[in-house]
Amino acid sequence: MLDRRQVVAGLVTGLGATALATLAPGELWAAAVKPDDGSALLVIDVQNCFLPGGSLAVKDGEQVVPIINKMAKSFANVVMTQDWHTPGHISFASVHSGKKPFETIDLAYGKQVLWPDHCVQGTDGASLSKDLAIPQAELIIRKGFHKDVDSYSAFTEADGKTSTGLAAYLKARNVKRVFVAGLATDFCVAWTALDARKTGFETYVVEDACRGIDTQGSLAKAWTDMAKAGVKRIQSSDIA
Ligand code: VGL
Ligand code: ZN
Repeated sequence: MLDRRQVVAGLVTGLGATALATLAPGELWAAAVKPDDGSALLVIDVQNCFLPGGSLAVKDGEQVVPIINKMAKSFANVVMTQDWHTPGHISFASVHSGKKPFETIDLAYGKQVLWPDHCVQGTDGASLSKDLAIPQAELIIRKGFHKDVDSYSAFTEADGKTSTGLAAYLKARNVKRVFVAGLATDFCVAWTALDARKTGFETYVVEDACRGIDTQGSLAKAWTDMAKAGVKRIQSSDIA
């Protein structure tokens, strides 16, 4: 299999239509991107609960770990996040009588998907994967720690107004571009990427360094929303 940059090179050298047919629309001219001092990698929620054996395991979630470890070597700035819920958090189906995981309810701040209990503060499930190897990571930001508000985004809680402080941190450190990877594509990765755009960052989501939950069409919707917001969809092989 050719990777996409080889295919683009192949175009120039006349490789032909078969190789071209392997490209998704809009991907043709994805050029290599080189992280600079103004770039940060955001590693989202690579925590035991979202990995095999976890209470909210994301299918193939463990596959992102080696990809992220490798990619992280290209970044001077790395921030990691941890979903960090109180016991009895409002996003847990277990606290809403008659509700099951993956059903939705209407809360004061909007629609909330209900989840199995996960990422409870201080538990092993909330720990970052022991297989992450990113010793240079500069900040670990925790989110979702207010009992009555969820926070998929690393920037702003689900009430749409409470800040985690991440945007101010990144701006204070002169970060202009963020690259988002981790779990899950359609929730914490997507909401983080959308808020990064709202906050004015040039934003990339590294598709093969993410895996999705995909409940009720959430994965396709996330990619559509991100495309509309100007989030750039790349592969880890696009990072030089
Ligand atoms: C996440 C559902 C609930 C995520 C966190 O990390 O994407 N998803 N909490
Ligand atoms: Zn959560």
